[in-house]
Amino acid sequence: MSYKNLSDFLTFLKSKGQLHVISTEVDPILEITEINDRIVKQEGPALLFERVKGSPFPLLINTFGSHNRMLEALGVNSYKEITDRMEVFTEMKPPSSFMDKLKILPKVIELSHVTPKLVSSAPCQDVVLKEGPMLDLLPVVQCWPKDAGRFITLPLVISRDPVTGHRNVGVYRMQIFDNRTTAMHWQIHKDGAEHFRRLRESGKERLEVAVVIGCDPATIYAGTAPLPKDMDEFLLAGFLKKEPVSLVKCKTIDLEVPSEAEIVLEGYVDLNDLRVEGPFGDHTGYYSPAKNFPAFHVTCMTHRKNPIYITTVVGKPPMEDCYLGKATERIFLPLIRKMIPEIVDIHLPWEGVFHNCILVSIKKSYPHQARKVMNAIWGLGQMMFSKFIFIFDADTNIQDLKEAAFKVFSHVDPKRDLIITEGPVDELDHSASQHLWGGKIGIDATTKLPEEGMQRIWPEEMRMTSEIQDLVTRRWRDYGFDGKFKGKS
Ligand SMILES: Cc1cc2nc3c(=O)[nH]c(=O)nc-3n(C[C@H](O)[C@H](O)[C@H](O)COP(=O)(O)O)c2cc1C
Ligand SMILES: [Mn+2]
Repeated sequence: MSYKNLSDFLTFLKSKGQLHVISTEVDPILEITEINDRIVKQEGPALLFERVKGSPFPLLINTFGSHNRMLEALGVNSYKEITDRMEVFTEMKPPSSFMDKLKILPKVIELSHVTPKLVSSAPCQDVVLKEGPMLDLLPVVQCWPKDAGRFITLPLVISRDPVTGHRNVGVYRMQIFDNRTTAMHWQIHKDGAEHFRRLRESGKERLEVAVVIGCDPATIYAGTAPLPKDMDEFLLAGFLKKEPVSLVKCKTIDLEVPSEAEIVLEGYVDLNDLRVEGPFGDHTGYYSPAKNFPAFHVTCMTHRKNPIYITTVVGKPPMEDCYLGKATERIFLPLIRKMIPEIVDIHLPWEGVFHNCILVSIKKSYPHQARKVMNAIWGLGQMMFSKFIFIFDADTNIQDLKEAAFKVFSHVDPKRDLIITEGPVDELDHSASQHLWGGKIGIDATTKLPEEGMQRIWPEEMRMTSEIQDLVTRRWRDYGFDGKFKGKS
């Protein structure tokens, strides 16, 4: 199941009792954050605020804020449905016979059927504004008390590499400066920031940028996904939706946007126009300090007839973005396995706010393999930011933090099993003494081999036989616990 646009998804959520509509007027300054925070912490419904002070447009928040809603946003019952379809491509071997070629054909056709397609007219351009109120119309929230102002927090920022022309879509927050200007907070390691830096190589000073606020949920998710540079996030969106993203040309710039979008900002950033952005209450649970980022100049705003403004508030976990992150953890696992094949599972606990901590289980076949995996992770896309890496044997259920902690505390000799190293850290990390650079630790909680210096026999883990377990389950009533205790855990 896929959704044509945001309203389509809202209709679906409403039918499932997963949308709560609030008709009383609310203030976009802080009040929405506090309401949302109480709801998201209880895995509550998506919230549609019909009357936001100062704006004619309704505001949608907590769209993705539960395990089920995140799956529904991607039109599946489990992430396995997506990874099974991906596996077909990643497992593809070069065809050796005519029959093999025939087998590949439908898969190639499936991919060609989800590449974005261009249409000539689109609902997102029902209304075209080139002057008068533009950003001033939007119900942009101030999230936290010490934020520098109001921030657009869930925009899809679209740009092209000025040298190669490859498109990128990323979710980067935008602080409102005035009716026609915002900041563009693409962090230094992100693809949008690379496009901006490459302006110099191309000899140009301006980079055209289109910003989409609100569209079908799979496309929004794709904007948050850490795809390798030069891979089009709209192709991922099409793959997830099982149908192409339909795009339309912008009115004033040479970029395309999803034709079913709610609101579109067209404009540019300029190499010579950097401004102070922040502070902003971030997904780390702390305020990110003010720093220079490019200013984004709006040349035109277009929108549907009755657009919905989508936003989110980040902060101490669990927040809405945790569910987006979980989707990435699940969807990207098979791709990570292609590069680090011994990996069985990964888990980025929410307390680690994505980059601070990763748990990895591996099928260990040779000495010091845990260290090889740590180093591979520190070299892999946005996983390079991982500050704490824990490596476990394949049979550890790393989704269970209690089981993982038990293994770390019992299997690790701190003198032998730690690597402390250093490297680039996430731009938002506040623990490193210097900006962008800091320490990292790898902790090997796997079973140790003689070749790793282990001079004693590794003990066998105690497990009850299944015969006795079955016997006790069968006889549970005979022991007279009278329903006070469960017969099975
Ligand atoms: C709600 C939300 C807000 C985000 N805000 C930012 C941001 O302001 N700056 C940034 O660089 N990344 C931000 N991200 C993370 C990026 O969207 C993510 O790293 C993505 O992979 C970037 O796309 P890219 O790989 O094409 O650069 C945010 C993610 C979410 C879910
Ligand atoms: Mn990208």
